[in-house]
Amino acid sequence: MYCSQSSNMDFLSYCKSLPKIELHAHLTGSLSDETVLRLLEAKRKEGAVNLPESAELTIQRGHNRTLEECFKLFGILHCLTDNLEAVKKITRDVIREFVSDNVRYLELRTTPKFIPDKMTKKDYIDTVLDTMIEEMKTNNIIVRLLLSIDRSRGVDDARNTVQLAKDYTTHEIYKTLICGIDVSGNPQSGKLTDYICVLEEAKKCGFRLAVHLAEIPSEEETLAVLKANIVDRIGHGTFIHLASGGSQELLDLVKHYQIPLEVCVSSNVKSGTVKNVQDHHLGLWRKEDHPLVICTDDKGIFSTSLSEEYCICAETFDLSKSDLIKMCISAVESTFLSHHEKHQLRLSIQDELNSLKGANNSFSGTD
Ligand code: 6MZ
Repeated sequence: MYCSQSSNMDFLSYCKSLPKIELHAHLTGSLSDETVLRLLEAKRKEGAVNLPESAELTIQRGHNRTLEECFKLFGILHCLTDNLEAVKKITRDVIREFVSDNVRYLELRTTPKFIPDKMTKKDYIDTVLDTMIEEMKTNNIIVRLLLSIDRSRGVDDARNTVQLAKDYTTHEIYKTLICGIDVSGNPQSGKLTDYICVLEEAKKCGFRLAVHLAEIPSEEETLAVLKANIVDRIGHGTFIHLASGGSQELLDLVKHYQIPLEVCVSSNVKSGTVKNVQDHHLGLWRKEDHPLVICTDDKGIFSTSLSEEYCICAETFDLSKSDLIKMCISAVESTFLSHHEKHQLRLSIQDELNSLKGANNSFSGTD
């Protein structure tokens, strides 16, 4: 799937020039081919055999893989990133790639990993946070972290993740960097309802929650989680709207609580949960005038970038330049920043948009 307006490269460069906000990016899923190649090389040097070629690890443009196949890929990528040196490298590469796509605010999410004799979950998180700090010093980007609960790992593991997040709240330097908890993982494994008590605990501790909901048809668990009124942002939300396989009750709840949706078009189409771009639920939710944030999900696995996602959405849903500008600005409201930080970010994004407008008269934001 291409942004066919990339034949109109001007439009893609327009999308690239926008100061953007990325709120749904899984660290390991965001690895570019270049990074994966370097990781493979490092493993070969260690003497590892039977390593898959990079091409097998990413979904080539136009190719699709089922969700099940994507989760097998994550397993392979996790083997390539099973040490702190690799964790540092991938965090650095992913942040820099978002920087070169003009992402000004990035909420990365990742599942803390424990590898015997190599790293504890705390080592893993410390390394990601240290690298974020380093990259923020030299690049024009703000990065925050969500710790991911993987729904296939069980409730004890989830409880442990929330405890880890809590431990960081008293840390002098790291405390502002972890801004929430993500719930993700293979939607076909585990029952989300089992996690509600842990998520309520996380909320009590002040964490904001971004939850993958209804990525596949799952009305019962989606309803239970929404009724618990704990979700601050919905990942995907594909099967929520009545007209995309959800129900009136789900739709009403999401509208009632005004829960923003993180929309990941290429991910949904390539993994086959949405038939084609035109059928993507983004169109339905726009008609509801509901808060939406365009995101990448796994830019490596799905061979995309945030600019390309903007381009695809604009082309498919007839979004004007001023619609895209509005989306860049309104995304600030959906971040997990404090009121004051949101204000600062909004000002800096608006400033940048104004100077872009000044630099290029055709950048009117009205056509
Ligand atoms: C659900 C997903 C996902 O945590 O190792 N992940 N969970 N749906 C998706 N749609 C395609 N894409 C990624 O990044 C990889 C992990 O993110 C979650 C999965 O748990 C995957 O193992 P980290 O950095």
